[in-house]
Amino acid sequence: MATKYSILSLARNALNHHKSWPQAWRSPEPKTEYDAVVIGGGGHGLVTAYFLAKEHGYTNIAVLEKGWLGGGNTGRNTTIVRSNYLWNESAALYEHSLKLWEEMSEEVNFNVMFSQRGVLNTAHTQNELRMTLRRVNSNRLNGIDSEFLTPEQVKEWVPIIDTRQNGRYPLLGASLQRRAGVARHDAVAWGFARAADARGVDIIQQCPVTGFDIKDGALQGVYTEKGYIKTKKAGIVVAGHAGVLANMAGFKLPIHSRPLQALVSEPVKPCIHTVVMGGGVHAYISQSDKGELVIGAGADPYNGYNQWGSNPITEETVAAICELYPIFKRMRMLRQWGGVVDTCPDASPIMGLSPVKGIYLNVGWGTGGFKATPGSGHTFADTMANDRPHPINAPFSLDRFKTGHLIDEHGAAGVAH
Ligand code: FAD
Ligand code: PYC
Repeated sequence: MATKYSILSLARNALNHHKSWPQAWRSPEPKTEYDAVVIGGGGHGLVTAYFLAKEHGYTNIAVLEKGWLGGGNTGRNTTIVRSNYLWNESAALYEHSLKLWEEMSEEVNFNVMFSQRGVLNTAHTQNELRMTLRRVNSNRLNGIDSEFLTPEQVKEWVPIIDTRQNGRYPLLGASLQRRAGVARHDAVAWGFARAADARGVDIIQQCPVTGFDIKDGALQGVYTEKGYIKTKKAGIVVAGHAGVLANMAGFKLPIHSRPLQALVSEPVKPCIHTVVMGGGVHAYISQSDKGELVIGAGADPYNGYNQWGSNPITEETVAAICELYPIFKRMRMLRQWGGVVDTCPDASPIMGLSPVKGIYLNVGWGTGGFKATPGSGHTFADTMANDRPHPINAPFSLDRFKTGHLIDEHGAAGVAH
């Protein structure tokens, strides 16, 4: 029940436009020298800085962000969190993350609204069905909760989905991970920003990194629009701009940057309590707490840095949603946007050392890195602190593109890749 005090304080804050609210994090000017800097103030960068401070004793570090916190893919994604990937290496990484999601709100003392409402991956062709069964079995062998649902069981779980077998996309079955779900994306950025700031991390926004100072193959500092910063360690955590930063440092990455888009409908009463992803039909859907349908698609097929995407993808996605959920045919869409995703040839990320001593890579998450935010930051902080791969991120090193030890997760990344 609202007390007299809380009503008065609500009224005071409304009238003074929240001016008396304390800042959630400081906005310091950059120092001339840091022990380490993290380039990119998305979820992965902020979590990295948080764990560098919390677990590795770093007291003089900064996050350098070109724009505003969470303004990249962290604030543009559709927030699906799951760990049902095919290969052992990925299972270890994404499951480590999922466990951290389960305690994240407590860890940062900020409600990230992690809702374990289950994620279904539907199969609409014989090949998809075989791949789904294979992935369910592989998940279970890795100790990850995963089950196969028949079309009848899918209908029970999601009554509004069309399971008739004579439609355009006959439904043959689905995998279900019950511990998977969605979260509030910007709360993740804000929660970790506040928690990192409380541990002394300088978070510097509007501070693009424009170059690296490298001598004899080792990092000496970074150039930014706010001046030169001396440092021996820098983590590149810039998602779609990974290739641009690598270019500044004088090496190339096997990454394509492409637009990936999403859209939301007008808000309606609760009608879909879970997340459904259809890889083969290139469309997925969930419902936000505000009631909007959150809909996503496959990535645009061309390279680019625009944050909106092209119309044909939107049209095809909405057509697939109408086909599978006839109940939504008359819904109106409210807004649409895009993000720049950094895709690797095997649909797995690159984490670890780079060709330059002191520069570390945490990139290539493509269409699926939101779910990995805590696990990626946690293991990457360890890599930056100790100058060697963490056992969980070791298989994701850059040199796998030379050794051939690729981790092909196109099936699990599916819907968006
Ligand atoms: P970002 O949040 O993009 O942060 C990188 C930051 O680096 C940016 O803020 C950028 O401004 C900054 N930067 C760039 N260049 C510089 C520079 N020169 N100097 C300083 N800073 C710089 N993943 C899932 O797991 N589930 C999903 O449901 C999902 N849906 C998605 C839907 C869409 C439409 C999109 C676009 C992506 C989706 N993803 C999803 C992928 C996910 O959003 C990303 O993999 C993840 O958010 C990447 O986080 P990040 O912190 O690495 O990158
Ligand atoms: O990785 O789960 C995912 C995802 C869903 C939509 C985009 N990426």
